[in-house]
Parts: sequence; structure tokens; C-alpha cells
Amino acid sequence: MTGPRLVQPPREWSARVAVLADGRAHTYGDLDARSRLRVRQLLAGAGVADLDGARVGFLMEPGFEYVVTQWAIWRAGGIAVPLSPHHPGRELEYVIDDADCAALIGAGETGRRITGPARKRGIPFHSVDDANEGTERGFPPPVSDAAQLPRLTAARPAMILYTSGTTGRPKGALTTHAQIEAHITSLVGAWRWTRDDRILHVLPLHHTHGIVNALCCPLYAGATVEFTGGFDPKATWDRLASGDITVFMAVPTVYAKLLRAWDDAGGATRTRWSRGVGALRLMVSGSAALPVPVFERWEEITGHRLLERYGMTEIGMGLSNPYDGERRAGTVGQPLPGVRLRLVRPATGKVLAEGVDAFAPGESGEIQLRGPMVFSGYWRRPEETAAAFADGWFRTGDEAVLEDGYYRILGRRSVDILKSGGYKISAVEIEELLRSHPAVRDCAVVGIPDEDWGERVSAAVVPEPGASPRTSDGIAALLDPWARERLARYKLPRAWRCVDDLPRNAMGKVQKPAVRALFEGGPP
Ligand code: MCA
Ligand code: AMP
Repeated sequence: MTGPRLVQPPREWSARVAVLADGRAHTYGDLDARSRLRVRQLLAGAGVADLDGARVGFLMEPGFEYVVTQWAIWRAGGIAVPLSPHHPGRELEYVIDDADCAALIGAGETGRRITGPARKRGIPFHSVDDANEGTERGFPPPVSDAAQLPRLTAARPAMILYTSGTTGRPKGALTTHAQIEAHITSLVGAWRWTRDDRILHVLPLHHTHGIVNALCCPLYAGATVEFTGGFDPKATWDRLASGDITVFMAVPTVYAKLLRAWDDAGGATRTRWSRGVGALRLMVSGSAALPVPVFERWEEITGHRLLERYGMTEIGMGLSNPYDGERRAGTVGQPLPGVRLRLVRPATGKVLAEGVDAFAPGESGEIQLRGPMVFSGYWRRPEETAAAFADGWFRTGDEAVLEDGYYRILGRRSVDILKSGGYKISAVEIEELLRSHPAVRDCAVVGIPDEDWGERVSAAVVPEPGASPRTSDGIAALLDPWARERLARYKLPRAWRCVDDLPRNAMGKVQKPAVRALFEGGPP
């Protein structure tokens, strides 16, 4: 075997459809051949026979080219660093520099956004426009023989995904092929993926949920991935109800938006959507807490009990409600195959439970996990990596309790980590950016609970003395467009308050609960 099993599809799958995108079907054979072509392009561009762990950043919309590129980077021995089309230049360049990318790949208009950064850094940029399929002129023929591909071992590093922390800018989480494969095989077994499945893929492709759960798992099983080109509630309902789709995975915000679209639809459409969706094999929710009313309403209109699971960039998937047994609203089920879990009371370090039987009922603690899917560490951050583990257990920072055999997440221990639309967001990162604006003396960012988004990013701002504007609306009008150019849109504050000072305790520390209270009464 010259690579991880995922990128070595059995020959008998050659004619099966791997990816459907933009109305075109691409087989496993196409994926295999086209990624070999790109391997050659990458190796020739670098003048080496093996990328040997070099980081390759790639930017393109979800679709076939994304998968081809991911496979090619892996087969060429590189580390894949997916870049997000939702990110403005500042965030893209941060990732390119932090990962120390040796080459960049882009497709279409979206991909061309990184030609400038490539030029500035003197690294190659490969354009792989879908329109040029099969005509990547100027490059040698595809790598046709397994012997020509670099020899990959499972322990080789494979991917860096950027995740927000409590300390400012995002950190790169590094996983190996073995870790990704452990994540995949655990889910393929637990959720019964087969080659007869077809998933409707609506998630972004710079995070674990969209990449491993919704893309790598189906391709590992020989199934088909249908890309929609982004999430649109009505189009999603139509495709889900078409009878073609068997699996769907999304964040709670997507289910909330689908429910709203159903409520807005006419009677005949509702009936068609509900009936059609009822035929799916599996619908999964994760990345943030699924509100119980959403779980219940979804069952009421589709007959589906959503399968809620819990995961994290650093660990892949940790817990899941059962595929066959009872799926319990408001809980994340039990540890997945291969995952060991313990709850630890933070103050004392006392281990409350490892495994369901040993648990002390009603006591909550931090979830700590170990298993073959847990990541290798934060890219070039040995101290933060060491701090993330306790005796080999990964400290998730999430608090949970075991109730009647099911784990329930109580929340995160840090007030500086928010979840909005399923995205993890660092309050500190946004605060640091806002403080760099000349009209801002100080600020505090908090998450305000929101039915649809989970939390809504909200910023209290103290203007510089003498600076204008000095009203909440004025601050919003000044800072929103400025922040939009610098932050991914899902990190943008959606509510602003102008204040004379931030609420602080006797030690001078900002009191985030009091900052939250500034927003909770509605608009100023
Ligand atoms: C957008 N809007 C918002 C937010 N984002 N309002 C409040 N809070 C937000 N976070 C509003 C703005 O008014 C915006 O307009 C308008 O919605 C449309 O924005 P858009 O981005 O187009 O919305 P969307 O396309 O409908 O996006 C919603 C989404 C998206 C599909 C739920 O957020 C999404 O794809 N989330 C998935 C994230 C994910 O995959 N996380 C997994 C991380 P304007 O901007 O013009 O004002 S991995 C993970 O967590 C672990 C491993 C795990 O367990 O899975
Ligand atoms: P990320 O760093 O983007 O991978 O986000 C991981 C975090 O999402 C976890 O640490 C949890 O706080 C949260 N999360 C994921 N799934 C769930 C869930 N089902 N319920 C509650 N929180 C979740």
C-alpha cells in the first residue's frame, strides 16, 4: 500500500460515482486519475520526488477539485492545509504564514485570491481550474504507477486545521494519516456507512465536520458525495426530499434554518419535503448543542430522531448517540468505538469516571479523552500542546455530566470561546483586532444566546476620549465595515454597545457576565 486506504480506492469502484458537483458526476476512477495528474504537478513544481511533509495550502469552493487536490497533496507526501473561501485576505495570509506553506493551489476566482500572497512569499501557485480539466498544459504526464508515488506510512503528518483558542489567533491542529483513518473507521462502523449511501454536503471544507465526517467517511466507504455549492434552505429541502439522498450531516443552525423554511412553505411543499426527508437513512447534528425544541420539532415534521454527536478539531469525534438504540434529546450519547473518556473535576483533578460503570451519578467534570484519533499537537506550539494534555489525556475544556447512561454537555469552561453557527470563535482574537482600531480604547466580546445561531457575537466598545462616534449605532456603522474586511464573516460582531467603561471586578478584571447583561435587554 502506498498511502492511506482512503486514497487507494479498490479498482472495482472505478466506475462508481464518488462526487457529484455542478451537475456533473465524477467517478472514483476520475478521482484516482486526476489526483495522480496533480501529484505530478506538485512534485514537478517543487522539484522533488516526495513533498516529505511540506505544507500545501489550497483554496477553492467545495466540489470535485477540492477532493482531487486533497488526495494529491496526501499522495505526494504533503500536509494539506485547507483555506476557507469565507476568509478575508488577512486571515488567509495568517494561515499561509503560520503553517509555513511551501506551495499554494487555487481554483477559479476564489483560488486566484491567493496568487498575490504566493508571489509576495516567492512560493509556487498552481492554478487548477475545473474548466481546464485534463488540460493542465506544461506539466508532465500523470504519475501512472504506484511505484512512482512517494511511500506513505500511517505515522506521516497529513493535515493542519486551524481552530480558535483562548489565546488570540487560531492554532493549527496537526493530524497524521493514522489519526484521520482512526476517526474515519470509528464513524464508518458506528453510523453504518455503505457504498450505497449518498450524502448531501452543505458544510464548509476547512473544518473537521465537513472534511472528515461528511467527505472522507463516505469516500472511504465507496459512497457518493453530492456538493450543493453552499447552504440554501429551500434548495437543501428539495434535494433532501428528492429520494436520491440517504445521509445528511449539519450543525444545529442549519436545522433551525431548515425548520424556518418549512414553516414559511405552503402546504403541498411541506408535505413533499416531510415525506421525502422521512426516507433518509441517517441525519446527524453536531459541532454545537442541538436545542431540544429543534430535535423535537424535527421529529414531529419528518419522523427523524436526529443523531447528535460531540466532537472537536483536536480529537475528531468523541461521543455519539447510538445508531440503533435510543437517541436522547439534549445528550451526546456514549464514547465512540476506540475512544476512552474520563470526567475530571477541575479544582482537585479528581477523576470522576472512566467508562459508564465507574461513574459517580450527578457529578460533572471536564471531558478528557484518549484514543488513536486524538491529534499529534498544535503546529509549532509545543508548550500549548503540552498544556492541552494531562497524563496523556486530551483536555477538551468542555464540562459534562453522565445521566442514566448518556453524557450531557453542560458548556465550555472558558467564557472566551464562543460557538456561532457551529463555528468556534475566540473572543480574544476579535478583541485584539478591535483594539487595533484608532477609535477604540478598549472592548469586550461575549456570546449572547441565540435560538438559531447558538450564540451571537456581541461587542461592547469603549471609544477613545474625544473620538466619535459615541453611540452604539455609530460604533456599529464605523466598526462593522472595518471588521468585515479583516475577519471571517462568521466572526463578525452582530450587536454593538458603546460604553464609557467596561464592568470590572475589584482586581480590574473585565466581568464577562456583566458585559453580557449589557446586551440581554435587547437593542440599546
Ligand atoms: C451569518 N449571519 C450570522 C452569522 N453568520 N448572524 C449571526 N451569527 C452568525 N454567526 C447572518 C448575517 O446576517 C449574514 O449576512 C447572513 O446570516 C447570511 O450569512 P451566511 O454566512 O451566508 O449564512 P449561511 O450561509 O446561511 O451560513 C449559516 C451556516 C454556516 C450554513 C450555518 O454558518 C455554516 O456553514 N456553519 C457550519 C460551521 C461548521 O462546519 N462548523 C464545524 C466546525 P451578512 O454577513 O451579509 O450580514 S468543526 C467542529 O465544530 C467539531 C469538530 C465538530 O464537533 O463538528
Ligand atoms: P471545534 O474546535 O470547532 O472543533 O469545536 C469543538 C467544540 O464544539 C467542542 O469543544 C464543544 O464545545 C462543541 N461541540 C461539538 N459538538 C457539540 C455538541 N453536540 N454539543 C455541544 N457542544 C458541542
